[in-house]
Amino acid sequence: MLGALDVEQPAGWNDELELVAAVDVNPDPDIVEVELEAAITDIEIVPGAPTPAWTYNGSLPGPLIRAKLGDKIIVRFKNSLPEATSIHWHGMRLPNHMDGVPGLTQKPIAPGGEFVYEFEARDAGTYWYHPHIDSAAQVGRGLYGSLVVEDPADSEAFGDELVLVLSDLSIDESGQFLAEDAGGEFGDLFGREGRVLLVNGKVLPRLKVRQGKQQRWRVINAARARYYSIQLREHTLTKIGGDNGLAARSMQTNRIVLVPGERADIVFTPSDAPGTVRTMQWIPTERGFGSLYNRPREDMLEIETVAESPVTPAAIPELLREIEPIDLANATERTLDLTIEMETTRHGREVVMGINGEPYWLSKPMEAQLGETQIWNITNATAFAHPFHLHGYFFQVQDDTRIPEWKDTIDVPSESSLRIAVRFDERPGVWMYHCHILDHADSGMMGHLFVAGEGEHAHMPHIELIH
Ligand SMILES: [Cu+2]
Repeated sequence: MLGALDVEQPAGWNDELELVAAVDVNPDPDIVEVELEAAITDIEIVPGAPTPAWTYNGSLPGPLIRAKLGDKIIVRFKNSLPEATSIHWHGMRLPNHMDGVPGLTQKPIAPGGEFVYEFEARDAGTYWYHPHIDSAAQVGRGLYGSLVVEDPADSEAFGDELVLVLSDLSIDESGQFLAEDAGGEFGDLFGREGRVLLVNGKVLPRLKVRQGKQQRWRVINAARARYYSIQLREHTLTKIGGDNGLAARSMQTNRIVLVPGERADIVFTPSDAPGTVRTMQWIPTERGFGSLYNRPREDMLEIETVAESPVTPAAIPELLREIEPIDLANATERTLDLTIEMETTRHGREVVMGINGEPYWLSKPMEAQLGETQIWNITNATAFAHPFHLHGYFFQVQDDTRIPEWKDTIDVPSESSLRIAVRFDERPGVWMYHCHILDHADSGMMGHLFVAGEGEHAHMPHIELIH
């Protein structure tokens, strides 16, 4: 029998799933320079009823930006939307003033305005970009794209790469967006999941595979609120990494849950008989109060195993990367309680979410000194799960049952707590942390952290937080 590395993927294997590639306009092989324009573009999701999507360069998702380890990335951005926006580069370790948070790291980019983002691809991995202003609405309408930083040293055994951007859209039968506050306080509490599921911007696209011929899936959850569970009955997936490149070891599994903002690097080894078509479904995932109740599965991706003779899968290495545990000898401890309160205001009953009881707009910054290591004890006593995301730094989850890996987004299930360790060893500035259910973030579950540089006191000047 032929081996997986002896044959190509089936003809047209990714035709329905290939992302638009960002065009590199710079001839220097070590610089990736792209132009991005945010604008409203009609995209046909419901046949015959175009949706006025918010897009980068007219595509949904936005273009895939691809760089290799060590490249410089330059993005010339223009805002042609009717509202101010910005771009946050989710997971990238970049200078603070490139982090794309209006009010903290840059001014909002007004309609017609431009901004040049420039940073280095320091870490191989799967990343993504999206606005950081009015995020639930702007991401919900389609503003997101992927960014892959390749490591030329990666094993060939991982297979041919396929980037999968999972998202959904809150549109009605005629392709029009539902109101941003649809569902009122319940929409805020549960987070608004869109009615239409998309994989790389398509409804139920078809992927072609050959039995035994591996594919490396870089999966990104770009949804505003939805959790995804990647599972295929009778198939084994090999998780090789996640947010920030490879994990310490590969792991065979049959279920990988991705919370909003999170990524997974998976080797998929097709094991269906030639000629089989199976449907990968969206399967409801427990994320707190009633989230599993009466929820049907939904079709997401078709996988056709072509009628070609099977090949022997390549062996995936078990040891992938050395990940040294963060030294906790002089670490300081911080406590973050994720909180939800119902408040009666002059607008009526409102859901106010926060951290340590304070919504973002009333919050004081957490503080750190350059070079400091901190342990954050994150507690979630609420009835809902919250995907926690920290900007600008990778952290290590303190849990011996997990395979070591660098993370920037992690689920904190309802009625649970976890500890993360992070080293603020460089790049002082003001960094965000927040729940990545964007309806929760907009309801106040965000905070900011001031990392004071050398000779600076860890005491931040007052800034007016954008609500
Ligand atoms: Cu949340």
